[in-house]
Amino acid sequence: MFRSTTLLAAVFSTVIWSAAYAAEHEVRMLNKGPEGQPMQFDPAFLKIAPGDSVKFVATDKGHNSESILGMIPEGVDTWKGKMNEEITLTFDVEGIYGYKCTPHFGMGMVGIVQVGENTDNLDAAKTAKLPGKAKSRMAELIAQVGAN
Ligand SMILES: [Cu+2]
Repeated sequence: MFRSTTLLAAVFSTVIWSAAYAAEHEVRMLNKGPEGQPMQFDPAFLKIAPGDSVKFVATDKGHNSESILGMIPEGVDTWKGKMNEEITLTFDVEGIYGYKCTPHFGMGMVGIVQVGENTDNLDAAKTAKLPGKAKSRMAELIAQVGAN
């Protein structure tokens, strides 16, 4: 289940955090990645524990975070942040979550959050149709699943 950054959600997340000692991670949305590649999430591959949250930080402008169709576990909600919006998502369900920046999808601005050890939806995620550079970039990220 996902919660966007309304005040109520923020308060609720804080309560969850206090109760379960869950961690909050950050993924920066960048015009240029750490190795100089254009349009990147950093880190593009992130492994977290169930109940942890991820904040997408608008370090550079003109980006968002949106789940990729077919690349999240069955039954969980999709998400779509607005442009420049810093959304914080709490990941309660284990599995692989593929996401993209909507305008830079074809330029390979994609990422994966691996939640816990359950990778049952990995094979399904591999069959998602991705445009342009997203295909090779996602293959690199998928190769990191389970290796961390
Ligand atoms: Cu972008």
